[in-house]
Amino acid sequence: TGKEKWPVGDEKAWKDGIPALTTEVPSITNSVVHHVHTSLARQAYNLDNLGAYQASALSVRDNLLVKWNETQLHYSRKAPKRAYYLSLEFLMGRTLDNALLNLGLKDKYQEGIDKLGFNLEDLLDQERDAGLGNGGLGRLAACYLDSSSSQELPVWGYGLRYKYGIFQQLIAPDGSQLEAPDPWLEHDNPWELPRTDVTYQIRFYGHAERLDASKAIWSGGQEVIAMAYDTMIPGYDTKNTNNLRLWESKPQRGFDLQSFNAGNYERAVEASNSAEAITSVLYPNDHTTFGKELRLKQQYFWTAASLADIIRRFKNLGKPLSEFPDFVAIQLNDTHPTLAVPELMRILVDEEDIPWDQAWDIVTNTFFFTNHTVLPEALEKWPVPLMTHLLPRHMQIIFDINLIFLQAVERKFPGDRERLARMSLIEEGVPQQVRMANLACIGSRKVNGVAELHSELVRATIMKDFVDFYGVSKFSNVTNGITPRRWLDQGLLEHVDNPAFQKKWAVVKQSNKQRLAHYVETTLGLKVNTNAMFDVQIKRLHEYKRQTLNIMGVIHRYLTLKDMTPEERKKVNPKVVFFAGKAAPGYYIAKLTIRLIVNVARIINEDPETKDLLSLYFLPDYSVSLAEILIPASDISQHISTAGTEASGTSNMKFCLNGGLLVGTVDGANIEIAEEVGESNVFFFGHLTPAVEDLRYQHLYHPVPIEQKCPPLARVLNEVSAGRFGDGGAYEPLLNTVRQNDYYLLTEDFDSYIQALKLVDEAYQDRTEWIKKSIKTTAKMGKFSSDRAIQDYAQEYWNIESTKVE
Ligand code: B1N
Repeated sequence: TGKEKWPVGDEKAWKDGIPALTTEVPSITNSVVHHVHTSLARQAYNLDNLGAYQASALSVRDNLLVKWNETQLHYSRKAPKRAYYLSLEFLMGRTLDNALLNLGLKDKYQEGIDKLGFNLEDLLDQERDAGLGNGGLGRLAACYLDSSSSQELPVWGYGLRYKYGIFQQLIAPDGSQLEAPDPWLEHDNPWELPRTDVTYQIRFYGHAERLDASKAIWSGGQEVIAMAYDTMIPGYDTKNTNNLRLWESKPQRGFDLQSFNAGNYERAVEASNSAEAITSVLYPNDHTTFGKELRLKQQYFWTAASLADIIRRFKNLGKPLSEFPDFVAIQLNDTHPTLAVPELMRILVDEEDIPWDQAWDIVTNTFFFTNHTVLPEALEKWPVPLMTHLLPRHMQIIFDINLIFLQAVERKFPGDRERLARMSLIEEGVPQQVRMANLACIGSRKVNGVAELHSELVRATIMKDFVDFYGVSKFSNVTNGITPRRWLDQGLLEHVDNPAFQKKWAVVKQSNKQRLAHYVETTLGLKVNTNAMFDVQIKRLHEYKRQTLNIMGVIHRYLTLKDMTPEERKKVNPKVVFFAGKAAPGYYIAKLTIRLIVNVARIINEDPETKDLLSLYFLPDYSVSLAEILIPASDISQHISTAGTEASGTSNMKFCLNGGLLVGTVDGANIEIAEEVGESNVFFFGHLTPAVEDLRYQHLYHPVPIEQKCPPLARVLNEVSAGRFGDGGAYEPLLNTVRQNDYYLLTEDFDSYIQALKLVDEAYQDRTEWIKKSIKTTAKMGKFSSDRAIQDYAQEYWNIESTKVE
């Protein structure tokens, strides 16, 4: 209400002291200089770009903090229902540019910084990416935070403050990927606020002693401190500034005094190291990280700290825990935070003395679960012995949940033992394993996939038994979205047929291509033909994403060019192909694909007969910031996963929003993009999802040699084998994945892929038509704004309302 008694001291003195927003050039330069002198203890005489960036960032941070403080006070007073987004990954990228954009202060800061003798673009380039994620799943979380603030929704993110983000990718002389650590916090991070007063003790190991049928006491083991770091999340054109709270692990105060006093200094240091190890590094695998004790520790550490914090905030409202789901919704981003389900049960039953059934009611009305993949190898499972050792009480709770759940299944489907075995939280085997997706499903109010096709597949495959049990209404879809603030780099339209507008459109695209060419020249020292069509595939290296299909297509194009007469070549439109993406450090085939791409590039970029018509670049160390250069520069981008394997994809949305057209399979969000922009503006190819299973079956039981099935692809493979791109023999394991059972169906889709690329070439010949397609595509992308996606979650799942800060 704002009318309650002032809490401490003289109200006027407090209010007068609140810093004013720096929105005009003089106050901006004042605040930057102030930070140079005070926060940095430097002066105009010894300030480099990094220092100027830091002072500017601190100045912008002051603005964000005024709004952040107001927002948090407003939420506390209004006490609306809040939503929490639990994600092990937040791939935030850089903050300064985005903060200036959302604050509406970019021009003013540009002017102020200019006045101080620096260049804003150079300063923006000093910032290191916050790379606390692997790819789409982590970037999605970042886009959703942007939209939550922009829509004035009371949403906080919870994650881990990894000391090292996603590894830095280097390319060795032989073309292979090397990994180097990413010490992104090396220079102070101006965007985070350490909260030394927000800490929780998190227990591991120890023993659980049952007190009665449902309650137990968990004690002993190792205790570790979770300390909060807050990051301000500005909204676009609003005061609302939400919070992203990341946890750091620290040793217990005074680290293990007992060992220390016993003269065992080394053991005390070890304990401290093992506590710090928990949040030291982001696991660099997408789709497969389980079995590793440290990863499970990360998951529990984070969910336990976040829940403790959420419950503490709820308790400040003075309401009974039975009302918890009326004030709290928690979104589980994939199965990674699933331990929150047994952890909330533990708190309610063991610590709050709430009867089991009532506690389960609270839990299942609080959580919501998003699935991001149906790939079988990605379904998280944890060995029961490991779980029992690390989290003995949680293992008991999981067994208890399972018993009660399976009894209910048995009542609904009497005598169906196979169904019970499939639905059990425990997979039998040596060792037994806990199925996290099953636990997340039964612990949640609703389950969703991330694009229409994907959600359909979730219902039809991994969740089929659960659909039979709960009914289909628990399982729905929220198609992913992206924030137009960060990902739209151009003005808008309505003028598709207006030649002057078309011209401007083409000019913007061209200057984006030049910016990318400049980047390639300064980082790789290579000149790029900006008159060529730019064709881009940028994403994690993964067999299902089929970068292999793309590179085989490039080689095919090269061989075709070589077969041509000089006269024939004159009719060919030049093309430049860009790849970027990281491979998980242990993913041998994915790394071999990178090596092949790099070495093919070396050969064809040097071939005097063809290099003006076809060139190829692998850009190392793909990141959010590099994506911001690549995406606006593309004419065409590739999203070519085997049908049914890419849950959604989100870069496809970013390209189209920037007027790049798409060549792709009928998969993930490609389908919905085509529905919006019109099928004539998307280049589809390849088999459809329902065919995939049969084709794989045929490959296994009725294999046809590749020479017969797909001669052009066979020729490409043979050229690689023969050492045309160097390293003869080195690529055999990769080539054999295609020659042998071809699980991802390259031999089935290659012909139609080449056909689709031919249609792309033809369409690009008519530049005016192409530009029209480009404008229409951008214009029709509204559905894929993360503002829409977040509204879906807010209304259909969380039941929260916008809470505007006036
Ligand atoms: O999530 C994105 C989707 O757009 C992509 O299609 C999907 O592949 C991606 C375990 C994952 N699914 N699963 C993961 C990441 C890290 C990890 O440890 C799995 N990432 C996706 C957003 O919905």
